[in-house]
Amino acid sequence: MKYVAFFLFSLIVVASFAPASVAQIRLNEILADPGTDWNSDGAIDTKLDEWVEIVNTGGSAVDLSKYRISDAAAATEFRFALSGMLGPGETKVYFGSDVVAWQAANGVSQLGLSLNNAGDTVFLYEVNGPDINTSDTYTYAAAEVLDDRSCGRMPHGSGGWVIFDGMNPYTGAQPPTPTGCAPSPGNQPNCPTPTHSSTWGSIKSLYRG
Ligand SMILES: [Ca+2]
Ligand SMILES: [Ca+2]
Ligand SMILES: [Ca+2]
Repeated sequence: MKYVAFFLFSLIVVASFAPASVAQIRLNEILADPGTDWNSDGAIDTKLDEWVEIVNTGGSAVDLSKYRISDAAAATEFRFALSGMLGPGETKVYFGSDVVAWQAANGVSQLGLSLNNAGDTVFLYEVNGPDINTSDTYTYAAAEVLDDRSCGRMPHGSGGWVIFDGMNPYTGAQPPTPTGCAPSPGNQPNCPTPTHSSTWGSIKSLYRG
C-alpha cells in the first residue's frame, strides 16, 4: 500500500511539472557538420554553412524578436537574436553566415552558430523582459550530424527527432531513427520514393533460368 501511495504521489509530482503546452516556435532541423555549400555563397565553410531551422507550429503569426538561439545553457551567452515575423506553418533557416553577420553588426565574437560536430545542445530561448524561458532545446550526438547528415522533427514541425541521412547513410544502431531523407533547409523533409525492390525482384525471378 505504501508503494502504491508513493507511485500515485510520484505521478502527481510529474504531472504538476509537465509543461502546460508545446511552444509555438520550435527547433525543427539542425545541420552541424556541413560538407556542402548550404548557404549558396560559392564556398564550403565549416562555420558559415552550418544551419538551424525553426518552425511556427501554431495558428497565428509570431514576432520572432523575443527569440534567441544558443549552443550554451546560459541565455546570456546566446549566439543570435531573431527578428521579423513567422507566419503559421512557416519555417525559417539561419545559416552560420546569417549569424556571423549579426555578430559582426552587434560587436560580439564572430563564432557563428558554434554547432559542435562531436555532439552539442541547441537552445531556442524566448525572452520576456527579465524572464528567459526555453522555448525548445535539442541535444544531438555525432552520428546525427556528421558529414552532411541533419537531425530534425518528422513529421515536419510536430514529430520526434530523426536522422536525415540521405546524403550520408547511417547504418549504426544508435537512436534516433535514420530515414534516408535528405536535409531540407526551409522545407519539408526530402524523402526518397519507396522503390518496392522486393516486388521487382520477385517479378525478375519469374524470367530467370
Ligand atoms: Ca560544426
Ligand atoms: Ca557556403
Ligand atoms: Ca527541413
